[in-house]
Amino acid sequence: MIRKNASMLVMAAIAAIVVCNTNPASAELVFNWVTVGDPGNVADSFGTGSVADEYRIARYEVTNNQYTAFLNAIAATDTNNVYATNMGSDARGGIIRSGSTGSFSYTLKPNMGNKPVNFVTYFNAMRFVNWLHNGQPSGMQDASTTENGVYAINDGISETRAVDAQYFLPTRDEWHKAAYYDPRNEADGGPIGDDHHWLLPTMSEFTLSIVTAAASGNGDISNPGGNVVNILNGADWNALDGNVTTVGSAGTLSRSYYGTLDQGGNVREWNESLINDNHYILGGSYKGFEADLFSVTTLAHAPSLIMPDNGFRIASPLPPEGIPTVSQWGLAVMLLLLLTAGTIIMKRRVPQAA
Ligand SMILES: [Ca+2]
Ligand SMILES: [Ca+2]
Ligand SMILES: [Ca+2]
Ligand SMILES: [Ca+2]
Repeated sequence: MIRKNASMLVMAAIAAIVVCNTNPASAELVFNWVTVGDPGNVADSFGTGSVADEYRIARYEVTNNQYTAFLNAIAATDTNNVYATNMGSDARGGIIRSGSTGSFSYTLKPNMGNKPVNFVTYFNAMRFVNWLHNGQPSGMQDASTTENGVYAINDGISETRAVDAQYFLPTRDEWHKAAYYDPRNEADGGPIGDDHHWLLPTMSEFTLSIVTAAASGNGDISNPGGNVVNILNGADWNALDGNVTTVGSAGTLSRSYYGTLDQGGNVREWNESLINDNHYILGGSYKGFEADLFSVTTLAHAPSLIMPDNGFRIASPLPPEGIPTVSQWGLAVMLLLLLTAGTIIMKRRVPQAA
């Protein structure tokens, strides 16, 4: 009886391990976050870049890999044109659509999975965020998948971030702080003049310090190092004069203070913030100029604009503290069951030894 109970507990523990390993959550997209601390930081001399609270922002631009997972989940019927045909027809797009409406499916072009998604409108950046917030569901494009959650999709201008948003598009200040802010004084390696804002999103001040990226045959930056950015059509690969490059391949010497990469260049990035009914889209692109990267430079586009060098980067609140993740719970249950089973077996063996 005791041995039977013990073996049942061992079986339960094994089942717990199996449950952990087959949890659907493991197939979900995960993001590489950096934490942007220093809440209540000083703004730059133009009043930009102060953020009251800590938050997280993705280290990299959203990639074709991530966007393809999104498309395959919610765009078998593409009611809202979440897929742009340029993604397939243009040599700098990364995603091919096949099949017919009702059964569309999406695959990556060679070497394009780890490149930033482009040809994406502000509407579709909002939909991607809604989908993440809603738990990455599969199905039609409706309020439970893409059309609500963080942003109630409307006209691309009037949407506001839900207070309980688990993901969001950064405001101009949130994007700017992640790109340019550095809490250090000049004497400690920070920006010149102790104004705590670099001119460039690579912890550097002057155009002369920018190194234009070159690319290898698979689209990785082939000259990683200090202050390398994909601009000026320098990244020539796939027979193109200037192209998107593998996110993060400039290397950590080209990071911002908080650790983001490619906030300068590669693709421009949609911001939540508006100016004259257009959204800021910042940081310059693979075909842009040095000045496009400057902290003082602004550009804004209509929310429906589709461009080969427009993409986005997501942000998130800090994770709640003290709540174990699903896998940690599974591990805890498994250990408890094994300990209990072990105790029962020990109790059974002690009288035998005596
Ligand atoms: Ca400065
Ligand atoms: Ca630097
Ligand atoms: Ca070139
Ligand atoms: Ca960028």
